[in-house]
Amino acid sequence: MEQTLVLVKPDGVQRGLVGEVISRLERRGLKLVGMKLLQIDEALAGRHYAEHIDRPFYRGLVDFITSSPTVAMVWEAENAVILARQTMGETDPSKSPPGTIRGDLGITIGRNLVHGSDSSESAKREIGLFFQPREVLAYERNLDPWITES
Ligand code: D4T
Repeated sequence: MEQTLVLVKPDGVQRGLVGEVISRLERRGLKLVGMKLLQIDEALAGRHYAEHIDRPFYRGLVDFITSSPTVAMVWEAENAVILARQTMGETDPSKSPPGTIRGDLGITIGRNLVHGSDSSESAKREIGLFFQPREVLAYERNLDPWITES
């Protein structure tokens, strides 16, 4: 089963939108298998956003993500990566359709509330940055046959 890393970034935590983000992913049917509230430090931010190090927005992004607590979660489903990104909407909230987290709750790209892994490979790498293997739990949900056929 595919897993994806979802972050509720400092803007989402400060604005009291953690429950809203969790609720949307839960209602969609994804299964929560890991969760923690943490203060991201410079080193973790650098590893998480390594691909953007040469981009002009990098410094602002790292300052922002380290500015206040973040909620990190692991969600599981078949196609969890794409499902979570659909539920979040486009990176830029101003281009994100209504009905998505960013389209309903955000205005600007530098305060886009959430992060979701962009591929299964990135998800494995990112989950490894935020979670020990024992912190990601395997468990059965009795409602799964009401969400998927298999
Ligand atoms: P994240 O990683 O936060 O889920 O965003 P995306 O996967 O949707 O988008 P991304 O990696 O391209 O961007 C990472 C992060 O940088 C911020 N950003 C991005 C920004 O502040 N200015 C910009 O011009 C871009 C492209 C927003 C998300």
